[in-house]
Amino acid sequence: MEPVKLTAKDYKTSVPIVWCPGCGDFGVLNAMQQAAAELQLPPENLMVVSGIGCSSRIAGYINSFGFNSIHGRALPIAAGAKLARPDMTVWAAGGDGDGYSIGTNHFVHTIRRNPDITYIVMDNHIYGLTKGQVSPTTPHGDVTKSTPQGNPERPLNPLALALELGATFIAQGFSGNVKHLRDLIVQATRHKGFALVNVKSPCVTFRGRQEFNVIRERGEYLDEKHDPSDWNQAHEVTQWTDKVPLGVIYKIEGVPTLEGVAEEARQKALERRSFESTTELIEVFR
Ligand SMILES: Cc1ncc(C[n+]2csc(CCOP(=O)(O)OP(=O)(O)O)c2C)c(N)n1
Ligand code: SF4
Repeated sequence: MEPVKLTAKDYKTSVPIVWCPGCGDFGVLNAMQQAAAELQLPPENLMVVSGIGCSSRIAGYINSFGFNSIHGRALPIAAGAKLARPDMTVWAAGGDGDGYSIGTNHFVHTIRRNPDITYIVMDNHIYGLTKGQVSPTTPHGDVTKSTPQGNPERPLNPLALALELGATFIAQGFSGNVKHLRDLIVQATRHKGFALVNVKSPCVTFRGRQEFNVIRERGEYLDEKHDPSDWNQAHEVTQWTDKVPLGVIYKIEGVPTLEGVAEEARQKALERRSFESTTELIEVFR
């Protein structure tokens, strides 16, 4: 008998969606559900781990294993899940506040370890859930609830940071283009290693509906002239100031994954079985 083909509908849940009407995160949710269908991921083989924030509610809206965890802590939990169950597809998701502020430490070290997980960041340039404070990606000069005179700080550049840290897959999407975003998530999931998909996903309540138009006007889709395996080209793209790059910015295959390295160490330990000393045992796991 032919196996039943899964569709995006199979990844919906009955959990009521409490996002504001028009929130960009609806586009991200649709793209993730469509990507899961495209990849034919059995829901029981998919894990979605999020932090805390409006965007992090997404873990409850996808029919899969889900963990709406602690603010800034989605990545270590997702990496741990992948280590325990390398056969599962693991997606981490959350906001710019979650991932690039309180979670920066985990962002840095997860990239360094290269677990085979996909990290989808709904970058809306604001703290939405806590009602509109400045975030690490709020543009310089923008007025927010916590910066009434305008943001005095320069924004963090997550794409450049990820590239510098040695991320093996870096892409940027827009929640206003679900089909393009779905394709990015599919490619990120197929990539063997840590994949960052930063998504421009406007918060209509605290940044206004015009943010969709701003990204539409400034968005530049990368075409075949861009070679994602070329680090220097990728670096140049991450430095754009007038345009917003959309597409796969950087991609490199063949870098050992966290779970691959762990499995190798386990095999070595099994082969050895007996050890002269504790120091020798520790050496095996180094
Ligand atoms: C340890 C801790 N510190 C602070 C908070 C309060 N808090 C909850 S969500 C959030 C920021 C949310 O912003 P972001 O991650 O960008 O998500 P968004 O709501 O914009 O989707 C903060 C500061 C918390 N829940 N836990
Ligand atoms: S406050 Fe902003 S991020 Fe949160 S649900 Fe509303 S529009 Fe979306």
